[in-house]
Amino acid sequence: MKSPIRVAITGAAGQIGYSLLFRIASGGLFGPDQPVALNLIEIAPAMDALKGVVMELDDCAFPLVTEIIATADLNEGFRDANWALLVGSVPRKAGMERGDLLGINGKIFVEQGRAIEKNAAEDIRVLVVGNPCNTNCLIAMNSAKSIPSDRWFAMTRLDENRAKAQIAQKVGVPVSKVTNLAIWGNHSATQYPDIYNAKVDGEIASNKVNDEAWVKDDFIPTVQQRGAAIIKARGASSAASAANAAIDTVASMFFPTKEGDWTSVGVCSDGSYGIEKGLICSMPIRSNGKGWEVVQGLELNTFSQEKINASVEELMAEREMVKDLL
Ligand code: NAX
Repeated sequence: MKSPIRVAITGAAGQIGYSLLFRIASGGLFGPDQPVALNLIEIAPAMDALKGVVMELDDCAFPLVTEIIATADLNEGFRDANWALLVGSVPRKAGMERGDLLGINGKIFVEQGRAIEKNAAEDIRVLVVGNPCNTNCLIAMNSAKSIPSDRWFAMTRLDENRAKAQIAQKVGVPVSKVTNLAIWGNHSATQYPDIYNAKVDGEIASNKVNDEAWVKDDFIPTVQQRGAAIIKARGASSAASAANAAIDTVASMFFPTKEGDWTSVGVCSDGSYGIEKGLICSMPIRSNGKGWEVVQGLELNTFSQEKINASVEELMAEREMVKDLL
């Protein structure tokens, strides 16, 4: 029997948590022969709700689950974790400016970064889902400087999956035919889904679509605004699709990327494509199952470059707003 992978999840009693935990526990992330231990972290007022979630996990009798810890204590929660999924964060409320939100959540991610550094396993990897995820990730990473910067990820896979679905529907192919879709920049309305390097059945997606007006007036805004459209339709933000994207992201790092393909995730920039070093920015990544690299040599047309620059500038502005926390 393999030794368990310990996964710490914050915001475990929230709506993404409710879709995420059962898939991890059932083997939907690391595979059907990989045991998992779950460290579920919540704030004190949500501990009763978390107790209920733990009861349900118990009642699934998942054979792969070796242990479940439910706690509001960050030291206990991140102890020996191999993966930390930072899902919980304070949502934006009416009248709150982006800067206010960054400040409130920033302090949470300082504490979480410190607790991860102090308690987690040596091979810890961290995926930040809670928004604003790029900057929250930047703050946590800078609060845990002894953990290498290539272990920190911010989730833009939901944006990638959304973009693939839009292209597949436009062309009329199954979504599995759409590959090489990179999301660049911030997980925000400035993010840029690059259709000019994406592929449909091996052919450049923008050629296959052959409808520039659709790309600029429909595709890009639809992907950028999808989160808001779901809130409007459902009365609640994306949850199952966000949990699915978190699973996809971790699996994309845990298993090697398919030959010739790439995936999107916010990583600490090494200066590739002129993106300022040290920013947590989404870009195309390939994994070999142990480490990852930025896909090099992609041609970016002027339109793409301008859009990417705008999103990177937003990331730099966010960093400026939280500079006291770095
Ligand atoms: P919920 O409000 O349903 O759940 C969040 C949970 O986090 C709550 O149970 C809350 O008690 C807990 N929490 C808050 N602060 C905490 C802390 N300091 N430590 C531990 N737990 C804490 O939100 P949910 O729909 O699950 O969304 C969670 C986060 O994901 C939000 O920040 C949301 O904006 C973000 N999203 C990110 C996405 C992405 O693509 N990166 C997409 C989906 C989602 O919008």
